[in-house]
Amino acid sequence: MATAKAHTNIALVKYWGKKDQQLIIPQTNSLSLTLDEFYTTTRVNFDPGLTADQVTINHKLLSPAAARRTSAFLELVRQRSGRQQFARVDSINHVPTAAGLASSASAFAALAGAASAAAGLSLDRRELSRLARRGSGSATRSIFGGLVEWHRGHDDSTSFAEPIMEKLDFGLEMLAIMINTKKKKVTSRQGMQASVTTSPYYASWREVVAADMQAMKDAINRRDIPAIGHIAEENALRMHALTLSADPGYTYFSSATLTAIQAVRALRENGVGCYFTMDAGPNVKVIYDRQDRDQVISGLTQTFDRDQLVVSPAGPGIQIWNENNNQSLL
Ligand code: 2P0
Repeated sequence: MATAKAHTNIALVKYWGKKDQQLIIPQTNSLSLTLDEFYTTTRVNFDPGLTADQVTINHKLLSPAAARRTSAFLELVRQRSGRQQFARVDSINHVPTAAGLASSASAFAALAGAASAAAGLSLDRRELSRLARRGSGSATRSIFGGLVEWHRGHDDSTSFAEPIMEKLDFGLEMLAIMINTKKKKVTSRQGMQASVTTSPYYASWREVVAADMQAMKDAINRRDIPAIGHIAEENALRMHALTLSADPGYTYFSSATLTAIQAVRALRENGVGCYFTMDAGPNVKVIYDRQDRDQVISGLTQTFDRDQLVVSPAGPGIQIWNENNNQSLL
């Protein structure tokens, strides 16, 4: 038996498209910030008494159909470890599921950590990152804390994440504006594939990301939050242009998303250094220097309720332990 806790991450340079859908090899590199406030804790126990994998999320048992993606992932771990037994998986999500707050990132990172340890594999963090990738692309980055780069690579062994700065030594912070926590209509998986195959702008996106990765890493080196925020904002808008320009076009924005964008821009025009980014859902995340937190919150509460705003500093990488003796397994 093993338990793992992994935090979610929000990309500052987005991953939006796969080269290999089976192995989840992305078209481009990406770069993210791991968040302290949103995480998943997962316990895995391989049990000879089970006749199928048994998965609970937030104490609710999943149907076999709903558990299929988890079972497919466990199958990879069984193949690799030689374990035959089915597993009991109990997962608690401290992330609003499927609302663009990347619950699959923390979920598959935690599952990779707990399942591999429970199966007796002792993987290092790079191997865990590669394994998590097989569950969900963004999970690749959630193995590490702080600012993280996912190298797209060209095959299973070369596509993994690496920390750029695990413990932040400057004030970069994020705030999520919780607009809607309902499940989305177009999954990221469907959405990004539609963009790759039908958006006429996809080739340009690859060039945008290559330039943004370099500029973002330079900005991080300088601890330059206005530059980090500006690059992240433009990168997010260009990612979302790939949804609008797909055939059929679609969007993750709701009217409240645009309201939030306007609120952030208005604050900035009033001299508060804050920037926005959006993922595969309507919620908006705001990037700023923690010393400006109070100003950002008081500005946004002109438009949103205070309880819609969730502040999150940078978070740590994965932890894995044995609950019986509290011993760390990583
Ligand atoms: C990211 N997103 O870089 C981008 C930006 C959402 C927008 O990664 O198919 O759940 O499991 O690899 O990782 C969300 O997509 O997709 C995502 P799969 P995933 O964070």
